[in-house]
Amino acid sequence: MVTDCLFCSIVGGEVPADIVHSDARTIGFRDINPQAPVHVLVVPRRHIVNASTVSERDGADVTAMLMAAKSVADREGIGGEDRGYRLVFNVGHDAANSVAHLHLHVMGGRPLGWPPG
Ligand code: DGP
Repeated sequence: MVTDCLFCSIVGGEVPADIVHSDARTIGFRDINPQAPVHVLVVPRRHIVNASTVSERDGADVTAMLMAAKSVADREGIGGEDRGYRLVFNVGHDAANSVAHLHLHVMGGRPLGWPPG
């Protein structure tokens, strides 16, 4: 746990969040500023800064994040072949990455279009 990390504080239960998924390596909670009807952030319990700092030692956590995202999507009703969803890692300034704790955006529930705005 890293002091002054918002998502570490959510993992630790010090900051409240609408948690929709929890397992040994990850939690998933609803984004405070949703950009789609379903917008969940999946984060590793262990502090990792962002996708550009991921190394081989983080492999189990990253795999767990992808599995958690699928589980969230299925439970939220957007995982079927007739639906679909977007998974996003923002990295750095130009991507408006605002929280320095790795998080996977799981977004869906409406047609999202491509490219994103
Ligand atoms: P990013 O731009 O990829 O760093 O996304 C960070 C997201 O985190 C952004 O969509 C808003 C969300 N967020 C920021 N603060 C909070 C919070 O306190 N609670 C929750 N649930 N989400 C937050």
